[in-house]
Amino acid sequence: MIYTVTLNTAIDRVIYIDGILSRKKNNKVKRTFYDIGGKATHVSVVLSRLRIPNIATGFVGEKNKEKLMQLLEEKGVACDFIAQAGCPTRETLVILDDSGEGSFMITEKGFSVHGDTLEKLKRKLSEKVTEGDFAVFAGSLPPGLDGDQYRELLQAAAEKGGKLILDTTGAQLRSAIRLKPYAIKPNEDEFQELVGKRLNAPDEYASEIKKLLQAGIEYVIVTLGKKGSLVGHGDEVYRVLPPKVKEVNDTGCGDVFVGGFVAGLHQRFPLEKMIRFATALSASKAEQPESSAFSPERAEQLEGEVVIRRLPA
Ligand code: TA6
Repeated sequence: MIYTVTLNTAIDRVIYIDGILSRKKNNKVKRTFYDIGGKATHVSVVLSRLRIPNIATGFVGEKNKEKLMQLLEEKGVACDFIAQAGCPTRETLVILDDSGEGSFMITEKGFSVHGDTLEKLKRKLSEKVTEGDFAVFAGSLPPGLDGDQYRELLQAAAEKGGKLILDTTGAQLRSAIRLKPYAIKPNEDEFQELVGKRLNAPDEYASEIKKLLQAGIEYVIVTLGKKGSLVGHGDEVYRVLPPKVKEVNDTGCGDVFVGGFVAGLHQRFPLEKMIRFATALSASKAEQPESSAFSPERAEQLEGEVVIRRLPA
């Protein structure tokens, strides 16, 4: 089974502004709607759309739980969240205007997770995740949850052989590396912070990626936004160039990439096929107005335009 774990779930309010968003001006909304947020939730949306069994878990606020559950269930996601009473799930504002220059994302911190809520999730992961399962942890930590508690949750998911796939950042990523996660997917800033160096050329990234592969991580993926990604596995590192698409909403592209990658692992795709599939799926997401929508059919068309180059050893 695949478990996606969102520790700081969010409900995205997507707002399309008529014209260019400007200060000191009454900016008119031309379209607005709600979508799921929080990152690992997106991974479950991808897997469910591709008919790959998965369970979405993590923390939600009891106050507006139904709103998020309805959004997830409408997208075919099986949910098994821990709700904390008296708290609202945070909202994210995703604002887009007619500039075509990408989204403004404004995120709330989220509610502070109580000790007993944390224990409930730890117990659930320890009971449910078994040998060969994937546990995908993606997104920020809620207030009050530190790197040690994060690592305890990872250990609960890994103790019976669950494979950890992590899309996280900062101190919690650094502390998680010691657990030899199966895969990590930092973006370029998060990766440079992790290795404590400014990196420029692909070969500089490649040598740092190889150190992590030699330290026991199976897949190291550094996403570079519109520039594509660097993917390390075994003793190889690949430079991946994405297809050119007309971007409508960039929000969630990294999450859909992770969803495509996990779908590829589940279906045992060869590495190049897996990279091509995840990259094309992510590109198809950029063409969609929502935060979590993508098109498998469009991705199929785009797969051929993905360029994959093995970097010299
Ligand atoms: O990656 C997109 C997204 O998941 C949005 O849907 C929004 O909810 C945000 O990221 C949450 O990110 P954060 O890092 O605050 O957990």
